Amino acid sequence: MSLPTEAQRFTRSIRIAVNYKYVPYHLCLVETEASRAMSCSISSPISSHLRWMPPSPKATGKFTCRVSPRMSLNNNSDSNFSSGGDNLIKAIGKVLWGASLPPGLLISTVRTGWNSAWQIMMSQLAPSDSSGGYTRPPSKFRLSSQNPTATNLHLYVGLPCPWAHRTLIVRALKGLEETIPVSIALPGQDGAWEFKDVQVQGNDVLVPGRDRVNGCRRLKEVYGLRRGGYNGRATVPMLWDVERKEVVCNESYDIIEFFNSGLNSFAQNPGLDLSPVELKGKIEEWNRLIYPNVNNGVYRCGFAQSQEAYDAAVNDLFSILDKIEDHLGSSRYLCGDELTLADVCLFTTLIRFDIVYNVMFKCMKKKIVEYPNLHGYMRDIYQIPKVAMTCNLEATMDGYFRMLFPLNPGCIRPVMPSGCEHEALTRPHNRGSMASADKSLPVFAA
Ligand SMILES: N[C@@H](CCC(=O)N[C@@H](CS)C(=O)NCC(=O)O)C(=O)O
Repeated sequence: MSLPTEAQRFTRSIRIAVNYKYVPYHLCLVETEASRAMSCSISSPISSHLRWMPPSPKATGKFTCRVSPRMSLNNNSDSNFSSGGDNLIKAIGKVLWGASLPPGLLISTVRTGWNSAWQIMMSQLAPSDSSGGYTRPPSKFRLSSQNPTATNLHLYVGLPCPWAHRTLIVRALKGLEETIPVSIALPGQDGAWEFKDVQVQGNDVLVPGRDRVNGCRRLKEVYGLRRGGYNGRATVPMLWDVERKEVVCNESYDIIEFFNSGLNSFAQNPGLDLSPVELKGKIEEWNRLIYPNVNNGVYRCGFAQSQEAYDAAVNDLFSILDKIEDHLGSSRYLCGDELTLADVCLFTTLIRFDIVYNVMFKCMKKKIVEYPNLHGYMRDIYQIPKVAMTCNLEATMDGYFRMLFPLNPGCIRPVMPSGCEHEALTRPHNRGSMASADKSLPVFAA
């Protein structure tokens, strides 16, 4: 049915703007005297959503449909429209998504709209190369050779973030908690980091809270306090110079190297060196392998925008995990008997793997619990004093599943998989007596 012609007299008309699943629709409901039926014209910026509607001959981005006379606007009828706004909305819902809509059309309609929206979101949130492979933007603020003054520093982190988690672990192991106070953000509805006091059970794990130094509500505001302002991505971790009101660094590896060796006169554990000179070469070799294929590799799987890009990423990821599994069969840590920065970097990805990446980033070929050496190694590091406190598994799952909207639009948070909870992670790992037989790095083809 087409829209009423001018010759027809309208008895009533209603215009209404509705949002359905974040898409604005404009509906115009018109009742004509002649037919005592109602016509409904609907327009939307994403007109492909409306392909299911029978188009009028004159349709130019507008579509019309006939609705039952029971939905008349006439107050005397038993109309769905006659008793207030709620019923009107319900009736419009029926018009838009009613039982009469064939499921195939519903799916193809929503698919077209969702795919377009997804492509737009992903191109902004997860930049990709021409083949659809995720390309992580470089960090903007790097540590220069001149180290900042320790007494003026503040660390901003978010608990779900694996990069920020590295800084929390090294800060804890070096005993820098008093020297470097921390503010812990959590992802807001729009995915940006914000500060809030949250209700907490137990005090054996770090929890999000307020901005303890600048009193800001959002991390973006903190970045904006620097001289000259800031319009880029407000990422964690971020090291802040309190006195100069300046971002010192927002690159995790720079920060952990600085925490490891740049603050020894303030550290409670200055003797711990996670990057000794004699192991630097090995650490770099492991990082070169682990960063692109595992740390960033899981993101390359999750943010891939083409099948080819995903296939390549998932293949790289699991072939390197297999090789690390082999290596850890004869070596307690990556570089031998001592924990290094390379282990810290691998650990923060492993601890998120089964609870998040396995499902959400489609890293489903295997779970870490299925790798005996990797799983024992992960438990070994988890059980190092103060490390477990930095691992808020609940906040991590919440952060990814509730807030990473483009990958989980329904925002439903799955249950914690068994074997991943604190109790399972504290089971014996039996790696303490392991002597590293071969300390050289195996040669990998990847
Ligand atoms: N290369 C950076 C990556 C930091 C990063 O991507 N952090 C994410 C959280 S996991 C973030 O804050 N994203 C917020 C945004 O992009 O707006 C590092 O290692 O520090």
